[in-house]
Amino acid sequence: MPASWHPGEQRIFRRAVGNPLLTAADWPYPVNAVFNPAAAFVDGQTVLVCRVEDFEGHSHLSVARSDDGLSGWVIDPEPLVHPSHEHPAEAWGVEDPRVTRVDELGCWVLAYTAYGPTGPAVALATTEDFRTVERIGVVCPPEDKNAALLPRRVGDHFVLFHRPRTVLGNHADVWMSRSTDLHGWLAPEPVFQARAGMWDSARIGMGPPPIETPHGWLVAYHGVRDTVAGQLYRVGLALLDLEDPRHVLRRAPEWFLGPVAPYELQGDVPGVVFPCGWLHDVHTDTLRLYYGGADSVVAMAESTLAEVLDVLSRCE
Ligand code: BMA
Repeated sequence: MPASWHPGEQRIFRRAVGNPLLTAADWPYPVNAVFNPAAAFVDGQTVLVCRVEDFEGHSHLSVARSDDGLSGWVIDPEPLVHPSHEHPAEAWGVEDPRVTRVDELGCWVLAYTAYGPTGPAVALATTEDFRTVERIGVVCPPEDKNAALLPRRVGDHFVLFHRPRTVLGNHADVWMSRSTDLHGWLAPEPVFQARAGMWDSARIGMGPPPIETPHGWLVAYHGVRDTVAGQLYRVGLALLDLEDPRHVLRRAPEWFLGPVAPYELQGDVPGVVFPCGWLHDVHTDTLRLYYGGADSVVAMAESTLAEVLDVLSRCE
């Protein structure tokens, strides 16, 4: 794949030359922005579940499909998940999906932010075909978001990462909760934290659902730094223990993708790269990270699992 870097950047993730891959102009009806997509391989196609913001400032989730994951996107005319009066927790929209294939259940589990007057909360739904969903509902009360489910149980439990926010200090770290049935959840447990003085000092949140590797669960997360010019959202990498995902095996000190391209620096929220989906092709080892640029467009950056694991093998 042709790729592009920017001066002064680390070269682990290479941006698609066709970026941004999807914008509001591609939508079959008028919308303000298309960003922060979840990703899945479905019947040989790349499926993105995109956050789509309308002109009331509310988001819904819509599906875009492509044969090569880069071009020729076909966008569903109707949203997959739309806020409705039946779900007051979603009155202000549904945002930032992550999607996990769970073979045991024979379906995909969608974790998303339900946004309403009580604040952002974590909601789950399932889908078998990305045409309809069955809602499980809110599983983590406000204020909580950035949830992603592991693709298999660890021991007896499904594991959901999420990000509660403390008002004290305006701080937010990654936690996890366990469940046997995706409905009832045990007490949350801390996993990894924002790092004082670093690029991810203000808040962190899980990106796409972690990928199982022989070395641990591979994690991409977003880290936020408060600056005098606003907030910067960048992407970091870590490995969690396969059988005890509370245990961080390795965490890179640096970020690997930050806002430098024009479509990451200009938009509704400048200075944001926000990944919610990634796809690993086991035949080529290609690892494609799909992300939102500046809360306005969908973009992609590519690496290989081998490169990413190599970087982490040199970290503590
Ligand atoms: C977060 C979420 C994301 C957004 C990011 C940057 O809190 O709302 O949807 O991309 O802020 O604005």
